[in-house]
Amino acid sequence: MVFPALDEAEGILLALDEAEGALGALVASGVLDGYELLVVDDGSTDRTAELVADRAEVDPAVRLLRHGRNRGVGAALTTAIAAASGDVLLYTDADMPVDLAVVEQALPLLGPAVGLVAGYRGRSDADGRFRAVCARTYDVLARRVLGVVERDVNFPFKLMTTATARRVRLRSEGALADLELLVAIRGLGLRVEQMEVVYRPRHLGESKTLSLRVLGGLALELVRNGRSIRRLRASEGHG
Ligand SMILES: Nc1nc2c(ncn2[C@@H]2O[C@H](COP(=O)(O)OP(=O)(O)O)[C@@H](O)[C@H]2O)c(=O)[nH]1
Ligand SMILES: [Mg+2]
Repeated sequence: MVFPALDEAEGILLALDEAEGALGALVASGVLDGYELLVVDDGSTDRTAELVADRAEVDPAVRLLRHGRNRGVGAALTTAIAAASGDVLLYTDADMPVDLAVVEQALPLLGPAVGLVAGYRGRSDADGRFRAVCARTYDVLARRVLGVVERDVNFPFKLMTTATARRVRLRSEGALADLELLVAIRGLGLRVEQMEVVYRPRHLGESKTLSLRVLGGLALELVRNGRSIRRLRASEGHG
Protein backbone atom coordinates (compact mmCIF):
# COMPACT_ATOMS: atom_id res chain seq x y z
CA MET A 1 0.00 0.00 0.00
CA VAL A 2 1.18 3.45 -0.81
CA PHE A 3 0.19 6.60 1.03
CA PRO A 4 1.55 9.86 -0.31
CA ALA A 5 1.63 12.16 2.68
CA LEU A 6 1.99 15.85 3.10
CA ASP A 7 1.43 17.26 6.57
CA GLU A 8 -0.76 14.40 7.72
CA ALA A 9 0.48 14.24 11.32
CA GLU A 10 -3.03 14.52 12.63
CA GLY A 11 -4.29 11.35 11.02
CA ILE A 12 -1.42 9.27 9.66
CA LEU A 13 -1.15 6.88 12.62
CA LEU A 14 -4.88 6.26 12.58
CA ALA A 15 -4.64 5.59 8.85
CA LEU A 16 -1.89 3.04 9.47
CA ASP A 17 -3.95 1.41 12.23
CA GLU A 18 -6.96 1.21 9.99
CA ALA A 19 -4.97 -0.15 7.06
CA GLU A 20 -3.41 -2.81 9.27
CA GLY A 21 -6.83 -3.79 10.58
CA ALA A 22 -8.33 -4.12 7.12
CA LEU A 23 -5.36 -5.73 5.39
CA GLY A 24 -4.64 -7.92 8.41
CA ALA A 25 -8.18 -9.27 8.11
CA LEU A 26 -7.54 -10.04 4.42
CA VAL A 27 -4.36 -11.90 5.38
CA ALA A 28 -6.27 -13.87 8.02
CA SER A 29 -8.91 -14.86 5.48
CA GLY A 30 -6.29 -15.91 2.94
CA VAL A 31 -7.00 -13.14 0.41
CA LEU A 32 -3.51 -11.65 0.88
CA ASP A 33 -0.20 -13.29 1.75
CA GLY A 34 0.98 -10.15 3.48
CA TYR A 35 1.25 -6.41 3.09
CA GLU A 36 3.49 -3.44 3.63
CA LEU A 37 2.49 0.15 4.19
CA LEU A 38 4.69 2.65 2.40
CA VAL A 39 4.30 6.24 3.50
CA VAL A 40 5.97 8.71 1.20
CA ASP A 41 6.58 11.82 3.21
CA ASP A 42 7.01 14.63 0.78
CA GLY A 43 8.73 17.35 2.71
CA SER A 44 6.07 17.70 5.39
CA THR A 45 6.65 20.54 7.77
CA ASP A 46 4.73 18.87 10.58
CA ARG A 47 5.61 15.68 12.49
CA THR A 48 4.37 13.25 9.81
CA ALA A 49 7.81 11.77 9.10
CA GLU A 50 8.79 11.55 12.76
CA LEU A 51 5.56 9.76 13.70
CA VAL A 52 5.89 7.28 10.84
CA ALA A 53 9.59 6.69 11.55
CA ASP A 54 8.79 5.88 15.19
CA ARG A 55 6.03 3.55 14.10
CA ALA A 56 8.29 1.82 11.56
CA GLU A 57 10.77 1.04 14.33
CA VAL A 58 8.27 -1.10 16.16
CA ASP A 59 6.14 -2.22 13.23
CA PRO A 60 7.92 -4.07 10.40
CA ALA A 61 4.92 -3.64 8.07
CA VAL A 62 5.43 0.13 7.99
CA ARG A 63 8.10 1.80 5.87
CA LEU A 64 8.86 5.47 5.60
CA LEU A 65 10.15 6.89 2.32
CA ARG A 66 11.12 10.51 2.30
CA HIS A 67 11.64 13.34 -0.09
CA GLY A 68 13.87 16.04 1.29
CA ARG A 69 11.64 18.68 -0.24
CA ASN A 70 8.09 18.74 -1.54
CA ARG A 71 7.94 17.20 -5.01
CA GLY A 72 4.29 16.26 -5.43
CA VAL A 73 2.00 13.26 -5.46
CA GLY A 74 3.27 11.90 -8.79
CA ALA A 75 6.86 11.93 -7.58
CA ALA A 76 5.75 10.21 -4.38
CA LEU A 77 4.06 7.48 -6.39
CA THR A 78 7.18 6.99 -8.51
CA THR A 79 9.31 6.71 -5.37
CA ALA A 80 6.94 4.13 -3.90
CA ILE A 81 6.75 2.07 -7.09
CA ALA A 82 10.54 1.77 -7.08
CA ALA A 83 10.62 0.75 -3.42
CA ALA A 84 7.62 -1.59 -3.23
CA SER A 85 8.36 -5.19 -2.39
CA GLY A 86 4.92 -6.76 -2.87
CA ASP A 87 3.39 -8.16 -6.06
CA VAL A 88 0.42 -5.80 -6.06
CA LEU A 89 0.38 -2.12 -5.32
CA LEU A 90 -2.53 -0.04 -4.08
CA TYR A 91 -2.31 3.68 -4.00
CA THR A 92 -4.73 5.75 -1.93
CA ASP A 93 -4.83 8.88 0.24
CA ALA A 94 -3.50 9.14 3.77
CA ASP A 95 -6.97 10.28 4.84
CA MET A 96 -8.34 6.86 3.88
CA PRO A 97 -11.08 7.75 1.42
CA VAL A 98 -12.10 4.11 0.98
CA ASP A 99 -12.71 1.20 3.33
CA LEU A 100 -9.85 -1.14 2.41
CA ALA A 101 -12.06 -4.20 2.79
CA VAL A 102 -12.94 -3.56 -0.89
CA VAL A 103 -9.45 -4.72 -1.85
CA GLU A 104 -10.99 -8.20 -1.78
CA GLN A 105 -13.34 -7.21 -4.60
CA ALA A 106 -10.72 -5.18 -6.46
CA LEU A 107 -7.99 -7.83 -6.62
CA PRO A 108 -9.81 -10.35 -8.82
CA LEU A 109 -10.49 -7.61 -11.37
CA LEU A 110 -6.77 -7.47 -12.18
CA GLY A 111 -5.76 -9.92 -14.87
CA PRO A 112 -3.51 -10.44 -17.85
CA ALA A 113 -5.43 -7.84 -19.87
CA VAL A 114 -6.34 -5.52 -17.00
CA GLY A 115 -3.46 -3.36 -15.88
CA LEU A 116 -5.24 -1.17 -13.39
CA VAL A 117 -8.31 -1.13 -11.20
CA ALA A 118 -9.39 2.46 -10.67
CA GLY A 119 -12.01 3.32 -8.08
CA TYR A 120 -14.68 5.91 -8.67
CA ARG A 121 -17.15 7.49 -6.30
CA GLY A 122 -20.75 6.52 -6.54
CA ARG A 123 -21.88 9.60 -4.71
CA SER A 124 -19.35 12.24 -5.57
CA ASP A 125 -20.77 15.26 -3.77
CA ALA A 126 -19.72 14.04 -0.31
CA ASP A 127 -17.07 16.79 -0.30
CA GLY A 128 -19.62 19.43 -1.17
CA ARG A 129 -21.04 20.72 -4.40
CA PHE A 130 -17.98 22.72 -5.40
CA ARG A 131 -15.57 19.78 -5.16
CA ALA A 132 -18.01 17.58 -7.07
CA VAL A 133 -18.17 20.12 -9.89
CA CYS A 134 -14.36 20.38 -9.93
CA ALA A 135 -13.97 16.61 -10.20
CA ARG A 136 -16.59 16.43 -12.92
CA THR A 137 -15.00 19.30 -14.85
CA TYR A 138 -11.62 17.60 -14.62
CA ASP A 139 -13.09 14.40 -16.06
CA VAL A 140 -14.75 16.28 -18.91
CA LEU A 141 -11.54 18.17 -19.73
CA ALA A 142 -9.52 14.96 -19.52
CA ARG A 143 -11.88 13.37 -22.01
CA ARG A 144 -12.11 16.31 -24.40
CA VAL A 145 -8.46 17.31 -24.37
CA LEU A 146 -6.68 14.03 -23.82
CA GLY A 147 -9.25 11.39 -24.69
CA VAL A 148 -9.27 9.88 -21.21
CA VAL A 149 -12.59 8.08 -20.86
CA GLU A 150 -12.38 6.92 -17.25
CA ARG A 151 -14.54 8.55 -14.61
CA ASP A 152 -13.26 10.18 -11.45
CA VAL A 153 -9.79 10.31 -12.99
CA ASN A 154 -8.17 11.75 -9.88
CA PHE A 155 -9.82 9.49 -7.36
CA PRO A 156 -7.16 7.98 -5.13
CA PHE A 157 -7.87 4.28 -5.25
CA LYS A 158 -5.70 2.64 -7.86
CA LEU A 159 -4.60 -0.97 -7.80
CA MET A 160 -2.06 -2.54 -10.14
CA THR A 161 0.62 -5.18 -10.12
CA THR A 162 4.00 -3.86 -9.12
CA ALA A 163 5.42 -5.30 -12.34
CA THR A 164 2.97 -3.24 -14.40
CA ALA A 165 3.61 -0.17 -12.28
CA ARG A 166 7.31 -0.50 -12.99
CA ARG A 167 6.69 -0.52 -16.73
CA VAL A 168 5.01 2.87 -16.39
CA ARG A 169 7.30 5.85 -16.39
CA LEU A 170 5.39 8.79 -14.97
CA ARG A 171 6.63 12.14 -16.10
CA SER A 172 4.20 14.02 -13.91
CA GLU A 173 5.50 14.78 -10.46
CA GLY A 174 2.29 16.42 -9.28
CA ALA A 175 -1.45 16.03 -9.58
CA LEU A 176 -1.47 15.15 -13.28
CA ALA A 177 0.00 11.76 -12.36
CA ASP A 178 -3.37 10.03 -11.90
CA LEU A 179 -4.43 10.96 -15.40
CA GLU A 180 -1.04 10.05 -16.83
CA LEU A 181 -1.20 6.68 -15.11
CA LEU A 182 -4.51 5.84 -16.80
CA VAL A 183 -3.13 6.83 -20.18
CA ALA A 184 0.13 4.97 -19.60
CA ILE A 185 -1.63 1.74 -18.64
CA ARG A 186 -3.62 1.84 -21.85
CA GLY A 187 -0.42 2.72 -23.68
CA LEU A 188 0.93 -0.63 -22.52
CA GLY A 189 -1.98 -2.27 -24.31
CA LEU A 190 -3.74 -3.01 -21.01
CA ARG A 191 -7.27 -2.17 -19.88
CA VAL A 192 -8.38 -0.04 -16.98
CA GLU A 193 -11.20 -1.60 -15.00
CA GLN A 194 -13.33 0.76 -12.95
CA MET A 195 -14.94 -0.14 -9.68
CA GLU A 196 -17.48 1.88 -7.75
CA VAL A 197 -16.41 2.51 -4.18
CA VAL A 198 -18.11 4.16 -1.25
CA TYR A 199 -16.27 7.41 -0.62
CA ARG A 200 -15.53 8.61 2.88
CA PRO A 201 -14.72 12.31 3.06
CA ARG A 202 -11.69 13.41 5.05
CA HIS A 203 -12.43 13.90 8.73
CA LEU A 204 -8.97 14.78 10.08
CA GLY A 205 -6.58 17.44 8.84
CA GLU A 206 -7.17 19.50 5.74
CA SER A 207 -7.39 18.89 2.03
CA LYS A 208 -4.22 19.90 0.22
CA THR A 209 -5.37 19.65 -3.34
CA LEU A 210 -7.51 22.69 -3.96
CA SER A 211 -4.57 25.01 -3.42
CA LEU A 212 -2.88 27.37 -5.83
CA ARG A 213 0.28 25.30 -5.44
CA VAL A 214 -1.41 22.12 -6.64
CA LEU A 215 -3.60 23.69 -9.32
CA GLY A 216 -0.72 25.80 -10.63
CA GLY A 217 1.46 22.69 -10.71
CA LEU A 218 -1.25 20.82 -12.59
CA ALA A 219 -1.50 23.53 -15.23
CA LEU A 220 2.27 23.58 -15.62
CA GLU A 221 2.41 19.82 -16.02
CA LEU A 222 -0.34 19.92 -18.62
CA VAL A 223 1.74 22.36 -20.60
CA ARG A 224 4.89 20.30 -20.14
CA ASN A 225 3.51 16.80 -20.50
CA GLY A 226 0.24 17.22 -22.40
CA ARG A 227 1.93 16.57 -25.72
CA SER A 228 3.64 13.37 -24.61
CA ILE A 229 0.44 12.16 -23.00
CA ARG A 230 -1.42 12.77 -26.24
CA ARG A 231 1.28 10.85 -28.10
CA LEU A 232 0.92 8.00 -25.66
CA ARG A 233 -2.83 8.05 -26.26
CA ALA A 234 -2.29 7.93 -30.00
CA SER A 235 -0.03 4.90 -29.70
CA GLU A 236 -2.51 3.17 -27.42
CA GLY A 237 -2.72 -0.55 -27.88
CA HIS A 238 0.54 -0.68 -29.77
CA GLY A 239 2.68 -0.26 -26.69
N1 LIG B 1 3.63 13.06 -1.37
C1 LIG B 1 2.76 14.08 -1.43
N2 LIG B 1 1.55 13.86 -0.99
C2 LIG B 1 0.67 14.88 -1.05
C3 LIG B 1 0.97 16.15 -1.57
N3 LIG B 1 -0.16 16.92 -1.52
C4 LIG B 1 -1.11 16.11 -0.98
N4 LIG B 1 -0.60 14.91 -0.69
C5 LIG B 1 -1.25 13.72 -0.15
O1 LIG B 1 -2.09 13.27 -1.17
C6 LIG B 1 -3.30 12.80 -0.61
C7 LIG B 1 -4.44 13.63 -1.18
O2 LIG B 1 -4.51 14.86 -0.58
P1 LIG B 1 -5.85 15.39 0.06
O3 LIG B 1 -5.51 16.60 0.82
O4 LIG B 1 -6.53 14.29 0.80
O5 LIG B 1 -6.66 15.77 -1.22
P2 LIG B 1 -8.19 15.58 -1.51
O6 LIG B 1 -8.52 14.16 -1.23
O7 LIG B 1 -8.31 15.92 -2.96
O8 LIG B 1 -8.90 16.54 -0.62
C8 LIG B 1 -3.12 12.89 0.89
O9 LIG B 1 -2.63 11.65 1.33
C9 LIG B 1 -2.09 13.98 1.05
O10 LIG B 1 -1.31 13.85 2.22
C10 LIG B 1 2.29 16.37 -2.01
O11 LIG B 1 2.68 17.44 -2.46
N5 LIG B 1 3.14 15.29 -1.92
MG1 LIG C 1 -8.18 13.01 0.35
